[in-house]
Amino acid sequence: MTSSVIESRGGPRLTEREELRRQVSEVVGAAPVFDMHTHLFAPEFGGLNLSGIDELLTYHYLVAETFRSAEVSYESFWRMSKSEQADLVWRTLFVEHTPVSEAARGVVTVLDSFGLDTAAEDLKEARAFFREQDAASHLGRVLELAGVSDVVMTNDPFDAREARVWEGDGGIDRRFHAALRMDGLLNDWEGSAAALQARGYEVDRGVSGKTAGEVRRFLDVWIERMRPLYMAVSLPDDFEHPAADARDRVIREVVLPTARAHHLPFALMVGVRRGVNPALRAAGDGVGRASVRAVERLCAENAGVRFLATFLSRENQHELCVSARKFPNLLPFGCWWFLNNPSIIKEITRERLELLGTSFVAQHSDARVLEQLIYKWKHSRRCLADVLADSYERLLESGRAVTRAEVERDAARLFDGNFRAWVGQAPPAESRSNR
Ligand code: HDL
Ligand code: ZN
Repeated sequence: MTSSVIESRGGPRLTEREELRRQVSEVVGAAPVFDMHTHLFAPEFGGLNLSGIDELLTYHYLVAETFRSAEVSYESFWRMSKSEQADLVWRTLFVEHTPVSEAARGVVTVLDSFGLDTAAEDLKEARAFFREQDAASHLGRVLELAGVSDVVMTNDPFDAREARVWEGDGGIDRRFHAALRMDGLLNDWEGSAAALQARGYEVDRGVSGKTAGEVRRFLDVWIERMRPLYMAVSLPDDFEHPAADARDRVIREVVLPTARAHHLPFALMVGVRRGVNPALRAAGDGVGRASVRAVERLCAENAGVRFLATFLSRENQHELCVSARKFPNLLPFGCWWFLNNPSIIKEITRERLELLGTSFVAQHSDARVLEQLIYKWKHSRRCLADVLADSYERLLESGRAVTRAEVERDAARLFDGNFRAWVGQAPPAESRSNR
């Protein structure tokens, strides 16, 4: 037994720094992930599934970055075919310049994971590789490479393409789970009210009379169909609660009673400024510092509802940690969107560990294209392992060494257990059998 590993209760305690960091990296690198927020779809959703090099390169993150370095107008770019757009992105960000941005490095990580040339002049090899893949076995391989056991989708009850699948009688791949997304209902009430009226629901724009009951009936139908793990909404940086607007009334009179009736958590994703530059289309959204106080009030007024929350602004992260200390029904999650970069993931995770211990959901991928799971989780695992190892090292300096089993327990809680417990999902089969 090396001197760095001293036998004690619960397995050998890791008392030597190098060995400790090595084992943390190993454990975090292999911890199964319940990816609790993505824009991926189960195979049954057909064309809604995005995969392959052209989709990876036309990811809106990379589109925004390409406009900064390429001589191309918005109009001419949007007139291009997807493969022409991908060729331009590849040439601009990967050939003419070095792919050091997080989203560009992500594509490099994906190509490397399949043994493809990461510095190719063109996309011939990559396109041929993805064309040759069998969808079902490729899905399995990607989930295995990423270490992802479960994927939560983002499901819009007003999307006709999705509805065809949900209204069919076939189930969906059990590795995929629904999240009932409320952006239409809460951020475009006028449009949703019209859509609901067209479906025969007796709702009015003033949210009066039967409206609340009718919208709840609509949600009940979709909850029955989708069996979502939670309801979610993205909210602007000027979101307030209480507020004298339709959104606040629908939240209070419809969403929160529905959350209680169905024991569904409500996920608040706060701080997005939609359409800052409309010419960039999906890439045109921005960020704004938001009010954590609004989320605190919702938690305080609804102690019986479990909230998930993530904020888009770096400036909101510390406040969110403090609020989570005040409200046990508030579970912070992920390093969302513009925060999903190593420098900020480490900062956010460090302050969460210092203020919340391991009582938060460390990360979600937000993947839109299947193979993004590979890079988003590989990159995040590296960051989270570094920060966790730092925490264990400080603990060691304070006189307490951890065991590998404790590291495994902590990683499982951060990547999987906290979320499963919040949404009432049974622990993964293998851990049940170990009990
Ligand atoms: O609203 C959201 O769920 C965001 O994640 C947006 O979809 C955003 O465009 C995105 O993909 N961020 O990663
Ligand atoms: Zn998202």
